[in-house]
Amino acid sequence: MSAPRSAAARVRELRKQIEHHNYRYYVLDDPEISDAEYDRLMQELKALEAQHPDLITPDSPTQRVGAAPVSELEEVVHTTPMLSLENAFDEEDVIAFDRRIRERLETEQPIEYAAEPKLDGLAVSFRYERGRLVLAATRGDGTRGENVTHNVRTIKAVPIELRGKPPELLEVRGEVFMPIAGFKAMNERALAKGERTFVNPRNAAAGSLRQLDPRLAATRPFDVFFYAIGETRGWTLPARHTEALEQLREWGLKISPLIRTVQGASGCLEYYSDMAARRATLPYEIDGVVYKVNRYVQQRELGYVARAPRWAIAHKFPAHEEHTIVRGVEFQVGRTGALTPVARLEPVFVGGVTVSNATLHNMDEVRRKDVRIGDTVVIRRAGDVIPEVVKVIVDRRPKNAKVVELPAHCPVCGADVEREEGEAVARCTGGLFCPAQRKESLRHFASRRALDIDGLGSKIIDQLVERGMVQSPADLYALTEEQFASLERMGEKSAANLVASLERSKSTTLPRFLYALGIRDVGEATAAALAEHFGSLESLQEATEEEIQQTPDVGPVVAAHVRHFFDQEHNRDVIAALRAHGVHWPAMKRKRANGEGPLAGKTFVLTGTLDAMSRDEASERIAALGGKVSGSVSKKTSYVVVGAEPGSKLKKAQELGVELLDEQGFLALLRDS
Ligand code: I6G
Repeated sequence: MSAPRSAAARVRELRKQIEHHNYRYYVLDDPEISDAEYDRLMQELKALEAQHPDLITPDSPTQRVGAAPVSELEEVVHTTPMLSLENAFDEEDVIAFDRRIRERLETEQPIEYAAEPKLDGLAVSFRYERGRLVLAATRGDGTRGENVTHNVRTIKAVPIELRGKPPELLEVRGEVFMPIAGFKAMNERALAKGERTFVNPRNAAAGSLRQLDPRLAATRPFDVFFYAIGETRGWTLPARHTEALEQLREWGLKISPLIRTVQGASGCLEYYSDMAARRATLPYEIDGVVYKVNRYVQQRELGYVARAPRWAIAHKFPAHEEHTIVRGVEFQVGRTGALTPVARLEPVFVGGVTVSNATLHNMDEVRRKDVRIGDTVVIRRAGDVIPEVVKVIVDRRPKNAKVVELPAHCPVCGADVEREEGEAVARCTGGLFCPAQRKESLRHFASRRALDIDGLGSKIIDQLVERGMVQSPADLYALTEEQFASLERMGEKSAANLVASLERSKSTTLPRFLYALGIRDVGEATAAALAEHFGSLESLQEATEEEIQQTPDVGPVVAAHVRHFFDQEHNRDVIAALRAHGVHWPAMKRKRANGEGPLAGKTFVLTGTLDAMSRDEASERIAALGGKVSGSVSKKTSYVVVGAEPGSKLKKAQELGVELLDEQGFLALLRDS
């Protein structure tokens, strides 16, 4: 029997009231009623829903207790990547950040920044379609995260439905965190019940959000602040980031009450001192503050470098430091043979975790800091960064402290260790004969941003190399399900899944493939630049060092490494074997090199802000048509493209009589070319 109309109307009325009071309490931090009154509304709603179960809807405030568990956390591909932030550790870093921005924007005016505390929680993307929460996903590696909607729906500070007139699509990003008091209470409850406790609020937030059962998440004291906007449809963004955040608040999304707009580097540094002073009294942990260029037109102009925006930076508070004793120093061998000295420490608790290893980076660092075995040292842990040895407390040095020596032979394969003139890094010369280098190369090859071979974890790679089953990445593709199943900790199902992942990984892209090869100093950005410049592996393989250097942002050292890599017969053999196993990628559209195309021989200088595209895009479009972009105006400049608020280059162009193009003229030239 369906509920009478009066009950349905009262349920609607109660939900509206409860949502309103949630907004007052969670978003505005300004409740209009007491907790007891709020509880009475909730009880009445629960009672009505119990009497009339057909009135229960998934978005009712009573349903925040959590639905049924999910079987696994599904992978989510972010429609726009979730970026990371560059870090600043001192005043100079912030001043340099501000200077870089003013130089790029060609302005002497102070930049307006939006400043806010950086919380130590978990970054999450929230997708609202027609005002309803449809997806919440963790940041993951920035491209792919995990679907945690089932748990996020239990967080009362996250609206299931937005207020007012939200756009058709709104993806917002924010930090889910645990306030300190809630975290402590939760740990005390766990301790009393003999359950496991968490070491710090960040781990507690991450662990609780990434579990399968939302009924557990519903008991966890989560909170959230929204701080960035992702994909949107049906919303014309205001001019400033802080205005956009204000709009989010009107739609019911909670933003930090400590956001401020500040002017220039000095404004940022004042804000930092203010927050550092308030840090201890805040009800949640913060590990620094974030500055963002406030005007979106300037953000667009500045663009991105690799996976971080040029227009934002996280200014970190000093890291956690502790004293401990160096028990030994061992050398780890990396993918390119680099030997990294690692201090084995007397375990010590720093910033919420027990640390027993710390990097010493290289032998120059060991000598500079004069670290000896037996020394008492200060170690530092900042965020998720690998702990490092900061300095030695020389007064506490024992008489028998032992000087650290670089081994003459690789500790893994016994090959000679070499250190090139002027290089800080010493390397094992064993190449891929060295099991350590082979393992690291395979880990890199299989990693997410390379060939992304799901299920090929570190332990499996160790076994494959130690049993001599795999010499190079190509050998992976020759292994059978039975062979994988013979490994420890590998069931038949996992073996079948791994073979399927290997099969999937054969379909890749040229930038990923180049990155996967693990050429020295060729990271993702360089791999992408090489792929785009040469268009095919064959052209790159045949290119001379000079030709490789023509690639944007590739200098002589990287060009030499690339050439050297392709000159090695065994590398060419591995590539041929990979292709024979079916590893392939779609053809890339090759960019025209300078000297070809309708704008060949023309040099452009850009000044000011264009409406239609960022400066990077404009440069790409010119290069694609064979033109060249230069940073300074001379008599040889063919055109100066003048956007809004141009800099000193305009004056120089006028003095030299160089032809000027306004935005319309520039777009027309691109079109006609
Ligand atoms: O990790 C972050 C913390 C806080 C952020 C961030 C932030 O703003 C307050 N903003 C951006 C744009 C990014 N990460 C990428």
